[in-house]
Amino acid sequence: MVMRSWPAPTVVALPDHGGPLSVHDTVTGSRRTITPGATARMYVCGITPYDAAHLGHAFTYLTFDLVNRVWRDAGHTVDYVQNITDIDDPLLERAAATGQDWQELAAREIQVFREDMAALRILPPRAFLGVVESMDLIADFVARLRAQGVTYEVDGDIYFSAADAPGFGSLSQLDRTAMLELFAERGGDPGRAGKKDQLDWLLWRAERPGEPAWDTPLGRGRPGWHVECSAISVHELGMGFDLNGGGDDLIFPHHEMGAAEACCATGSRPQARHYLHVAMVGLDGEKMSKSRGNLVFVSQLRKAGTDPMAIRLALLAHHYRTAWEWTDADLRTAEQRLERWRAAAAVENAPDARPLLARVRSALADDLDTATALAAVDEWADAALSGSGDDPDAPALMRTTVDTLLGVALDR
Ligand code: 5CA
Ligand code: ZN
Repeated sequence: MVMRSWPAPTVVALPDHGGPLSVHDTVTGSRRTITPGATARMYVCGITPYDAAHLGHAFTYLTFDLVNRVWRDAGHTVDYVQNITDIDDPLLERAAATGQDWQELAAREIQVFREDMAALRILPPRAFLGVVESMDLIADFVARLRAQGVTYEVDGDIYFSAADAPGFGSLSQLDRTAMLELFAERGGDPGRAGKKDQLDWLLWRAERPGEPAWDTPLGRGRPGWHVECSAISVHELGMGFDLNGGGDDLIFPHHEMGAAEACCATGSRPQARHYLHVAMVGLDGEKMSKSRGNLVFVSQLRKAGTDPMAIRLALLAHHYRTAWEWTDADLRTAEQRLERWRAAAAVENAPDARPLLARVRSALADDLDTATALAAVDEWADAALSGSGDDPDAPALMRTTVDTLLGVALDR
């Protein structure tokens, strides 16, 4: 199956250009301005499609959508790549537990995800690649690592030797105890007998009876988790691309191990010039996650008739670096805001919207400060609704500003 991306929303160009984006970089722990070339290259970790997209996923993809929009507004072309973990243990476990075919389960949830992303007006990636369709390039990448001498086998499975990765740990900056804990929690196998080091991780899993497997030069089997993202990103974007990201649950082990793989396979570094991670969205004091089951799904809200633009606005009210909890009040506030913005956009004469455009641009360029951007639009809307202003072009510019930069369409 070849993955199609989802339909792109229209992005109307604004007058002039916005400035460069500065964000909090995970590796340095500090604010840095990203300086892409004419084409900005971004990789974001995609879903494991055993369940529909929840609001935590939506928050992560919205964050990178803002990056995409800010870069385009600054005059860059954006080359965006996203994977889909369409074969992995959690998918097989869910399929087995619910008596479904794993491929049908994945195909169905990927389709729901596409529809959710399109409804939220998230700009689609140029390449939206599943692991299954990328099997050859992933196997080839593992073979490159093997040729570098950084792998070894345990009962036919291929492992990466952490000790052979120069600078391992520099991305997450964690000590060994913390690494081992997270590795065990997030899909790793520190206790497997026969490994040289507990932190060594699986690159290739030889076929097991009853499990799907693919014929490759490595033998029949399937890839471990991290290598899908390093292989796909190297193949599609090369090394030293501008931004690699996902939720902050991926800093370790996923992005640390993926970066080690990419650097060892290519003999070059860095994998990415910047790493950006989004704080977790929770519900009832716990990270919203498929395994915990405390989820609010985008598709559920849509089915219940919630305006996707209100969902988008509810997410935009939060900053990507601060963990937060979803409540129904978030949605009610967003619905009211949306109504107010729509009413304000429909007045005939309003205050000049050029200062509003400048404020939204500078707020977003400043570490994606969405709260400040929303407050600027609120202020303009209050003024417009109070009857001040005599600029007949202002409502249209306000609508384009909100649409192009924040992704919120105000037409009904
Ligand atoms: N397929 C892997 C990445 S290769 C994966 O982590 N899939 S996922 O479906 O679990 O998550 C998809 C994306 O949403 C990842 O970037 C993940 O970091 C992010 N994410 C997961 N849960 C949350 C949450 N509660 N809040 C914010 N982002 C989240
Ligand atoms: Zn990934």
